[in-house]
Amino acid sequence: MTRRESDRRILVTGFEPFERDTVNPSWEVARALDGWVCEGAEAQAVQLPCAFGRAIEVLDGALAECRPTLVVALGLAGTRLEITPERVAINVDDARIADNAGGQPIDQPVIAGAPAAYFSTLPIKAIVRDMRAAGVPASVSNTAGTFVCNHVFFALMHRLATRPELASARGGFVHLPCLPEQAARLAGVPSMALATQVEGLRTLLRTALTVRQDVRETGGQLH
Ligand code: PCA
Repeated sequence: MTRRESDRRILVTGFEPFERDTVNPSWEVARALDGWVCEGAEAQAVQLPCAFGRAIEVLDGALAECRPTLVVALGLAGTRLEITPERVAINVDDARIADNAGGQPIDQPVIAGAPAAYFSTLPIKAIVRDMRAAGVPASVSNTAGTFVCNHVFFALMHRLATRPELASARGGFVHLPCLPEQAARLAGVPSMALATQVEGLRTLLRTALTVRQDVRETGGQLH
């Protein structure tokens, strides 16, 4: 992986497949965006292992190498109906299933001594508005769960909040629905075509690079 030469760089991460699946839309979307130039910034895709601890190590390597001004981490949430920018990362690992390395932490902090939570620094409301305007179903999500996605999201936000070299970078996490090929195998789960997901992420990157102040419109849920 060689560092791209434009002065603004975007790091997009996606995960390898997990839970015995053979594909993960988060990596398919990330790699479709690799090399895409948006607002003068070039996207670089990096795949993360679906393993507690190791995923953060790979993320750290990518942050050091890419030195991004925007970081968008992607993951699959197999029951989601829409593309869902996450609002908040919490400092908890609590795995319902084992990760790809057999790890299954229960009620452990992602980072001991770190705050309980961090908010995404992406303009999530503007992103949802712009994705919908582009014809891509999207909603704010108020939980990224407690598995490897939240783990990476929390570690990313802690690094953006505490590392001087990343002080001006924005970042966040986005959960994606299944691809149609997965839904056809699993039966009974919602899905979204890869091209639609990629279009949604292009919109997201454009909005994240151009909208400084998020819009004030509801993205809340009653439960
Ligand atoms: N989704 C899982 C981990 C990897 C992925 O793509 C999650 O939501 O935690």
